[in-house]
Amino acid sequence: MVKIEDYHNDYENKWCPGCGNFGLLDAMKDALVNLDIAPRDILLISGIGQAAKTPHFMNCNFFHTLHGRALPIATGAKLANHDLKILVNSGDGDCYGEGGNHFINAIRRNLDITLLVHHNKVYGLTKGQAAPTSDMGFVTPQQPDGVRTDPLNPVKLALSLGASFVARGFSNNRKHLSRLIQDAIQYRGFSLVDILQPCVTYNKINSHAWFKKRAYDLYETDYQPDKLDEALFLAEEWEDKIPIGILYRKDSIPFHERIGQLKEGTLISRPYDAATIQEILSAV
Ligand SMILES: Cc1ncc(C[n+]2csc(CCOP(=O)(O)OP(=O)(O)O)c2C)c(N)n1
Repeated sequence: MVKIEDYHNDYENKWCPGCGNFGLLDAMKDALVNLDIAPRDILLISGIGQAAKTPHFMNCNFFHTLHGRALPIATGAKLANHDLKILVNSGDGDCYGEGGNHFINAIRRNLDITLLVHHNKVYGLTKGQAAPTSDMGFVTPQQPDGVRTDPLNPVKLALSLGASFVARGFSNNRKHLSRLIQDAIQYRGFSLVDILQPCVTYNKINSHAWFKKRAYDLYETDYQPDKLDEALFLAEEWEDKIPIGILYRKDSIPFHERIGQLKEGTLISRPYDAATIQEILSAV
């Protein structure tokens, strides 16, 4: 049996006390232990940002890549070894801003990976600039008169792009978030868990108390996440109440199962034939 200590390491952590990343890290470890997934069987991938540092604090395989580029790396890793469980940790700036194009196309491909987006509505690492999710009027050192653009609604975007598993969590409801992450990991296809979290230093509006007052648990209602129109309706709820749980789930065929050659096994299990590769490369 996998234990929580198996994921522990002593890497120095400099997140601010009270940062939502702590709850998310705990929930992620809890989910992996509950599913009995050993550190050697998973790969964590992240881009750049405070959120993207999450894999540093896990004793397992990880790949810390460029800003906004976690999903392309996850794509390559999944195609090379589709037996590997892959989780991506990305900030809302990293994923929906710099990595927005990759977000769109990862949904189209329906890779069997789990994308955990740390949604704090601000750029934390670079000291508080607006993120694509920042609300109109949000004041930052760079936008002293307030943001002048509408916020991106990531769950609505994902749903409208045809995403097959779309969920929303809250970093400070760890038990609920762990359950959500478990459901996402077990889903066969692309799973998005957009996770609301406070940034205690650069977002004084969307605090722990602000989210807690509004978040309500879909697991505790009779909501069935199988109708797109109802999911789109829930995706719009924000000002007074915010649903957390699985908004939408449908059966789908993951990308690696759409590729005939991969049915014979993973690419990394094939013999490496340098001479044939050289021949192909010389011909182009
Ligand atoms: C190509 C590129 N552009 C900009 C940056 C600077 N940069 C680093 S992290 C970051 C924003 C991170 O915000 P987010 O993804 O929301 O994560 P958080 O720090 O809030 O967890 C930016 C703009 C960079 N490293 N590389």
